[in-house]
Amino acid sequence: MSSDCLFCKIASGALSTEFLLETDHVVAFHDLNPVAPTHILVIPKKHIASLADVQVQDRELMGEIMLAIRDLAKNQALDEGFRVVANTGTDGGQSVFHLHFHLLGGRSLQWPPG
Ligand code: DGP
Repeated sequence: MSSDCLFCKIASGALSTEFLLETDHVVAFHDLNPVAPTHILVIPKKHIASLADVQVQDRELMGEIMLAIRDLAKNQALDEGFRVVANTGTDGGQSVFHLHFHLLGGRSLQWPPG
């Protein structure tokens, strides 16, 4: 855990946040500023700054995150489809430097993004 990381605090339960899913290694919660009817953040409990910082030894964790996203999409009834986004670094528009995947759905999403 990184003591000055917002998402580490959320993952540890230090901030009062409703978890939509929790496993030993992953948590999911609503985005504070939703841009779609369903907008969930899925994060590892372990502090990893971004997708660019994932290590080979994180591969099982990354698989667990993807399966969590699959389960959430099913639980949230995103039967018509959904989008998964990992903003990475400055050009990628990342604002919180703890790896997170946005799960977006509940409306038709446009492409390309801005
Ligand atoms: P990104 O720009 O990809 O780094 O996304 C960060 C997201 O985190 C952004 O959509 C807003 C969300 N967010 C920021 N602070 C909080 C918070 O305190 N609680 C929750 N639930 N979401 C937050």
